Amino acid sequence: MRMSRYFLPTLKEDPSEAQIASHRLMLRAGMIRQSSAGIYSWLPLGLKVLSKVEDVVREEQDAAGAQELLMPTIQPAEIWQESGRYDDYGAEMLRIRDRHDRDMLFGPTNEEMITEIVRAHTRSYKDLPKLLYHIQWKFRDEVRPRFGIMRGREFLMKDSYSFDLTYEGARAAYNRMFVAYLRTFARMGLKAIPMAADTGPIGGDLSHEFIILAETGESEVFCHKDLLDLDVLGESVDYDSDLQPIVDRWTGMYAATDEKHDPEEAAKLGDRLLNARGIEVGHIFYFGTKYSKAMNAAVAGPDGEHVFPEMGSYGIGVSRLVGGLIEAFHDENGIVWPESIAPFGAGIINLKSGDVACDDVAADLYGKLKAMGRDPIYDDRDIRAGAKFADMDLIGIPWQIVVGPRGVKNDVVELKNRANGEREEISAESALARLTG
Ligand code: 5CA
Repeated sequence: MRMSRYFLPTLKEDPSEAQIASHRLMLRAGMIRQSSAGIYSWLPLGLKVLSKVEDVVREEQDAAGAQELLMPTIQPAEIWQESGRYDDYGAEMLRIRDRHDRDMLFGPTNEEMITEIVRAHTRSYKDLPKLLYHIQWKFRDEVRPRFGIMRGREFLMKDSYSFDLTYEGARAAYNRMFVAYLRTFARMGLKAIPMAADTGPIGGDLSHEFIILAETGESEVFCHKDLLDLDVLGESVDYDSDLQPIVDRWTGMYAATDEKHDPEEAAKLGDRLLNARGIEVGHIFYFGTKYSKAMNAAVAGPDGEHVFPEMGSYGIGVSRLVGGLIEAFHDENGIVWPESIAPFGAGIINLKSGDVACDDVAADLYGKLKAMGRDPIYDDRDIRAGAKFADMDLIGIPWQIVVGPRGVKNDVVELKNRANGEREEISAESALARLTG
C-alpha cells in the first residue's frame, strides 16, 4: 500500500474523549471512528487488524473441530420467548418492530437461535455431538459504553455452541474450547489466564473467563503468580485425546475474578498471590440442558427415549481483543503490534520523496516485499521525514526500512525493529533477506 493513497487519518494530538491507551491510540492511528455512543466504523487500518485477529480465532476454532456457520444479526422475538429470556434480558436488548408489527431484536448472543437450528435438523442421538461457531456483530445496549471498542454497544464476537448427548461429552467440548482459547490468545502474544467465573444471564454452573492483565481492565482478579509462566504453545495438542490434563494444569492453581474470589483460599498463597486488574477477552459456559429443555430440542436416544442435548457456549470478544492487544503492546510513540497481528508486515520510509535515487530504491524494495508476501506499506508522501517516522511508529509496523539520500549513496538502508528500537545500516538486499521467512 502506498501511504499517499491510503485512507489513514492519523492525529497528532491526543483526543480528549479517550481515557485509556488503546482508545487513544486507535483514534490517533486512524483505526476507528465513533458513529454514536459505543458504535464505531472500522477504518481501513482498523479493519485490517480486526481481520487478522479474526483469522487467528478462526484457525484455532477450526483446528479444535468447530464448524463455522453464519447466523443473522436480527432475530425473531419468539425463540427468546420460548427460552424465557425475552423479558429477563431487560434493557440491554435492542428490540425492534418490523413493518408487519413483528417483534424482532438485534442479537446480543445466540443460544436460542443455534438451539432452534439444531432442533430443526437433529432427530437422533446419532446426529450428535455438534460443535458450531460464528463470528458476527452483536448489540448490547450497555448502560455505560466506554473505552472505545473495549465496551461497545455494537461489537464483534466469536461464539461457539456445543451439543452433546452426555455430561462427559459436554465436558470434552468445554475442554476443547478451553485449550483452543489458550492457544488463540498465546498466538497473539497475550497471556490470558482462565478464571473461575459467574455465569450471569447465560446461566449454568461451570464457567471460566479468560483475562489478560492490564491496569485499565474492568475486572479485579486474583491468581497464583505461577500461572503467568505456563506455556501452551509448547505442548502438542491432539483435540481427539483427553484434554483434562492440560485443563487441570491451568485450573490447578488459584485464579478467580472478584465475583468468585475466596479470600481464605487466596491467603494461602502468601506472596505468590497476584491481585491485579484485567480485561475479559473470552468467556466459556457449560449450562447443560437449560436451553435444550426450555426449547424442547430433544433427540431420540438409542432406545427411542427423549434425550435433551447437553450444551455449552463459548465466546471471544474479537473487537475487544484489538483494544486488549494495544493495551498490552504500546509505548510512548504508539502501537507495537506483535507480528502475528500487524496490519502490514513491513514499512518503507522514503526520506526524500521526489529524489530519483531514493524513489528508485524505495520503489524497488516495495515491489520485492510485495512479491515476498510481506504486505508492505510505503510512505511515499511528500511531507517532513519527522512526520513519516512518527506515523510509522504510531501505527506500529514491526519492521521499518528507511531509505535516505546519504544511505543510498553508500548502498545502504536502515532497518529498524519497532519493538526494541534497534537500527542497523545494511544493504537493501540484506534487509530483504532479513524479512524473508
Ligand atoms: N453466549 C456467551 C458465550 S458465546 C456470551 O455471550 N458470553 S459473554 O457475554 O461473556 O460475551 C463473550 C465475550 O464478548 C466477552 O468475553 C467479551 O470479551 C466480549 N464482550 C461482551 N460484551 C462486550 C461489549 N459490550 N463490548 C465488547 N466486547 C464485549
